[in-house]
Amino acid sequence: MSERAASPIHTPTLKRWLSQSGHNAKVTRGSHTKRRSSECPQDSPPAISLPDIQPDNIVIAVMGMTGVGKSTFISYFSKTAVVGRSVRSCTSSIGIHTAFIEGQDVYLIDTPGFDDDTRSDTSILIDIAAWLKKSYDDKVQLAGIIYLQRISDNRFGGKSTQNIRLFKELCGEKALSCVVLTTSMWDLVPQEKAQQREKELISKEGPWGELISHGCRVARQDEGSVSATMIIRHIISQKRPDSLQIQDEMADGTPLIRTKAGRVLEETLDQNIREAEEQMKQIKEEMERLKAEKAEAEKKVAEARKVTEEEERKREKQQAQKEKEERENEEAQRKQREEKEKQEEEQRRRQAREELDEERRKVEEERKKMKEERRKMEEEWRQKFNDFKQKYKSAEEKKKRNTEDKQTLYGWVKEKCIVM
Ligand SMILES: Nc1nc2c(ncn2[C@@H]2O[C@H](COP(=O)(O)OP(=O)(O)OP(=O)(O)O)[C@@H](O)[C@H]2O)c(=O)[nH]1
Ligand SMILES: [Mg+2]
Repeated sequence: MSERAASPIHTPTLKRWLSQSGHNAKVTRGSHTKRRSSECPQDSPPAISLPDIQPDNIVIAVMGMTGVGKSTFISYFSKTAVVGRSVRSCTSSIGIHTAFIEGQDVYLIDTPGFDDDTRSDTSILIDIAAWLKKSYDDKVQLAGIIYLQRISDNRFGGKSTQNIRLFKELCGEKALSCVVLTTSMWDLVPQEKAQQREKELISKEGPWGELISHGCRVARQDEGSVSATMIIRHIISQKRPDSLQIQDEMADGTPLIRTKAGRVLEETLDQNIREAEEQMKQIKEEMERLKAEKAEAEKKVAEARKVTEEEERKREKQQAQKEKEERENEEAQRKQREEKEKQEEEQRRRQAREELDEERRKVEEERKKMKEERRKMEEEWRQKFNDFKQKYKSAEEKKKRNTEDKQTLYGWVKEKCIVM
C-alpha cells in the first residue's frame, strides 16, 4: 500500500463553524485531535498546512467507544493521530487527519469515544453531530464509517449495547451499508477465544446481528496497517451513502435532542438515571438493612455483654467463695497441723519427761543403792575398824602384856643373874 506522511486538514469554514459552535470539536493547527492529559503523548507533530476537504474527497470516520483503538487505526496512515498511552480516554475532540492511501487523498476523522471518563456521552454526541452537520452543510460526504470494538472485552456490556444503538440511529439504516464493524486487539486474546467472541458478536441474535442484517460489513483489525489498509480499500470501493440519518434530520431542522440518535441518547440517559436511582435505592436499602443488622448485632452484643458480665460477676463471686473456703480450709488444716504438732510435741515432751523421770528414778535408786552400799561399807568398815581397833587393842594389850612379861622376865633374870 502506498502511504504518505499525512497532515491534518485545515478547513477554514469548518474551523470557523466549529469554533462558533462552542463545542469541544476543534480544528487546530498541528494535530486536530486534542489531547487531554499527561497520559496522552506530549510530542505534538510539527504544524503543517491543512488542505480543504472538497466534496469529492474521501472522508472516513472512525468511531467506537473510548480506548478501542480509533487513533491507533488512523496512526497507521497519519502521523498526526494521537494514540493514548493508558486506559484513560485520550482523544477529546474530533480530529481530521489526511492520509494518502491507494493513490488517493483520504481524510480520516478521529472521533472522541463514548463512555469517556472525562466527558459525558451527550457532549460527545453534540461534537459528532455538529461535525456531521457542518460536513453535510459543506456537502462533504462520508465515504464510510469504521466502527471499532475490542475483541478482548470479556463481555458485550450495557454500555456497548447502548453505544451500538446510538451508532445505528446516528447512521440510519440506509447508511449502514457503508459501515465496517471492526474488531481490534486480537493480539490480547487467544485466537480461539477471539474467534468465539466474534462469532457471538456477529450472530443474528448477537449485538451486531441487526446492523449486519442492514448491510454492515465485518472486518478484523488484527494485522496493523495491512488489515487497516484492506478496510479502507473496501470502503473506497463501495458506493458512498448520501448522508447519515442524523444529518438528514438536522438538515430538516430537527433539534439534536429530537433526532433518533438524540432520542436514543436521551433514553440511554434516562435508563442510566433509572439504573443509578435503582442502584441508589438498593444501596440505601442495603444501608438500612446493614443499619438494622448493626443495631440488632449491637443489641445482641449488649445482651451478650450483660450476660457475660453477669456470668463474670457470678464467677468472681464463686471464685471469692472458693478462695474463702480455701483460706478457711487452709486455716483449719493449719490449725489441725499445729494441733497435731502440739500434741506430738506434748507427747514428745511427756515422753522426755517420763524418760527423764525414769532416769531420775534410776539415778535415785542407784544413789540409794550406792548409799546403802556405802552405808554397808561404812558399817563394814566401822565393824572392821572396830575389829581392827579391838584387834589393835588386843595386840596392844598383848604387846603390853608381853612387854610387861618381858620386863618381868628381864627383871627376874637380873635378879637371878641370868643374862640372856
Ligand atoms: N494490544 C493492543 N493494543 C492496542 C491495539 N489498538 C490500540 N491499542 C492500544 O490501546 C490504547 C488505546 O488506543 P487509542 O488508539 O488511543 O484508542 P482510542 O479509541 O483512540 O481512544 P480514545 O481516544 O480515548 O477514544 C493505546 O494504548 C493503544 O496502544 C491493538 O490492536 N492491540
Ligand atoms: Mg483516540
